[in-house]
Amino acid sequence: IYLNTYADRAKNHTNPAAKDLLEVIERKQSNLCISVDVTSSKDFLNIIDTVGPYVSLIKANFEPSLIPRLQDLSIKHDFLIFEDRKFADIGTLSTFQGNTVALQYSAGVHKIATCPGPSVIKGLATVGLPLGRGLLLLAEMSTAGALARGVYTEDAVRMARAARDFVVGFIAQHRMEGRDRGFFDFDPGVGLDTIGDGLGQQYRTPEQVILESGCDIIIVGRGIYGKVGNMDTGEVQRQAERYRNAGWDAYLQRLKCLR
Ligand code: UP6
Repeated sequence: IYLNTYADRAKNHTNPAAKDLLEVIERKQSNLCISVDVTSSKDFLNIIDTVGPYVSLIKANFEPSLIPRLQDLSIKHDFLIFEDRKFADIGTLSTFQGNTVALQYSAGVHKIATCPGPSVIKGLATVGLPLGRGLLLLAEMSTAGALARGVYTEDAVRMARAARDFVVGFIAQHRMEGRDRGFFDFDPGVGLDTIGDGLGQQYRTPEQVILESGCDIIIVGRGIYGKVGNMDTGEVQRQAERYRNAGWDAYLQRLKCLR
């Protein structure tokens, strides 16, 4: 069976977080996830309040003290929260600067790379499943020369299949599974105006990501809020709407191809 639409997939999904997300995507007609990688809490909340109407998901690595505000905003604007706790990353910053170790993990170039195996998934599932959460595995990276490929990628897919109730998908550069689309493919490294950031990040357009590579969700950070510091809220809003439209148009085009 080809479960083409987000709405169809929502009906069939058994993980509550994945089901919720598919429903939000359909309701808001947005397959856009914003990645909010900024160090000031004020900018963080401002950006989220500005882009809220256009996104179905917020990806961030945030201080625990920000959670109540974030939850209020998620109710106000109807989006879900994807807490980004990976330890192998590109050189972006985050608001998680409570202590030095956390800062070293989450900001700058001195990233700690871990390869969580099945036991880590099991451990996380004991906490996450009762709360109705879902986990994403990093299967491929957007950066030039990334090591996450080949056997690593195949293992990630195998681990996901073995824990289907909890693992809901992948961070990847193309569709990892067949057409049944049980898993999500979230794609970072999306930009409409540039092809890279000069630090290894490589950007593709929403059309390349959704239509050509068959991913489900575009993750966009700096393409929307640009260089933080002198933020122009109107411009951030315009960019969010622009990426939302580009992502959704690509999805509608893909549906036509599948018929
Ligand atoms: N990210 C990537 N590539 C990956 C995995 N994750 O860029 O392979 C994350 C980055 C950042 C976001 O850590 O949070 O996606 C992309 O931000 P950008 O659009 O500003 O480049």
